[in-house]
Amino acid sequence: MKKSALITVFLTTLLVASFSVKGQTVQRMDPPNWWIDHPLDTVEILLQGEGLLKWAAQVEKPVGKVLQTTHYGDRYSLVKLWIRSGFNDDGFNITLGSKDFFFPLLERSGHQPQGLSDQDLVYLITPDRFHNGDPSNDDVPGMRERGVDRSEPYARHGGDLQGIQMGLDYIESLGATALWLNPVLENDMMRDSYHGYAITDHYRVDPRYGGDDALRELATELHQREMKHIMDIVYNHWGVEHYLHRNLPDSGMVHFNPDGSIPYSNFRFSALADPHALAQDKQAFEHGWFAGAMPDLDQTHPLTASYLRYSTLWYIEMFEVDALRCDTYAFSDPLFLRKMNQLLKRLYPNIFIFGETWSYSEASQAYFAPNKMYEGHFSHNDAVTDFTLWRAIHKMYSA
Ligand SMILES: [Ca+2]
Ligand SMILES: [Ca+2]
Repeated sequence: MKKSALITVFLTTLLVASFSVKGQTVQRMDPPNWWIDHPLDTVEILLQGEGLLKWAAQVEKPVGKVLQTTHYGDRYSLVKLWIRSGFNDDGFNITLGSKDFFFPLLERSGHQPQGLSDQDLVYLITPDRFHNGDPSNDDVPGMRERGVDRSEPYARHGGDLQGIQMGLDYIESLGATALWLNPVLENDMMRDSYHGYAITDHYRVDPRYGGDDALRELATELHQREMKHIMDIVYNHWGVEHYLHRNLPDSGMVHFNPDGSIPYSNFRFSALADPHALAQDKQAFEHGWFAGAMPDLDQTHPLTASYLRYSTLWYIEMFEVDALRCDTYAFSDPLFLRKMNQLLKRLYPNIFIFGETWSYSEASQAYFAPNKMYEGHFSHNDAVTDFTLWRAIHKMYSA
């Protein structure tokens, strides 16, 4: 799709965002768009607004059919929709009561995920720390953390996607065939989020990296060079300043103790692989938060699972992803991972999925290896990170 057309679609989305008639408003639709002839013919759209709760959503017959409308809290409605094969307009109206809200459909780019193989050399970049290609985005008004300070290790240092694009000749000259960026989605946190793993909006590339357009341009440039784009996906947690966390549709979306306090992880990988481990230890590992800044998500909650599923699919289409690196893989719900991996493989047969298993125990790492009977189910992943080998190499060269 041409850039001008994309801009039109996003302007349309902004118009929807400000739409307000007789008390019914929609401030957000997530995902903000879907695609014509997407391989998944159902989409679940989370509406955030006012005056929606007493209505069941509807669409006109040529579009398809609303399968379910579920309301959460006082501001959210999840609309599950089947889109009829061959429907190729640039969008359609979702009707609630007497009001219509326009939902855009884009043309697909035609890119098919290419996956990874043992012939690839992956180059990993922390985008804030590689190269500051555009100083004008170093300080973005409205963000909680302002400006850059390269003398502070945990502050922002100003690196961005334009800087990475400027370095592609260098990266390619090293023999790299794939680029893995730490997460570039918005991390609008007070501090210490330069790493990108405290996402606060799953539908917005952080403006300090250049925003959505910069990531699309980088993905296009990578593919022109026949290099691959690896997404760093975080299913396990989000940032405490995430717009949904700040006004949770349902408290069950996040793991809390019964008294509402924060459960912290025990970080005991062995609790999963050991058949004699206490169930409490396993739950403490999987359900515990890493830190107060990163709430642990309950991926068995239907709205949490829906949000993670559709934001991932949106990102893959929007930014032409070839492979996924799944952060904190071992800390996630195994059934959620299995279903997610299975869906991705069905939609994109060549996509490659590898999980971060940061354990120095071969037994713990092997537990998550591809298609072992993890928790009684095939895992449908392709690889895990090998931290035991990494540590052995590190020891050898640092002795
Ligand atoms: Ca910058
Ligand atoms: Ca977890």
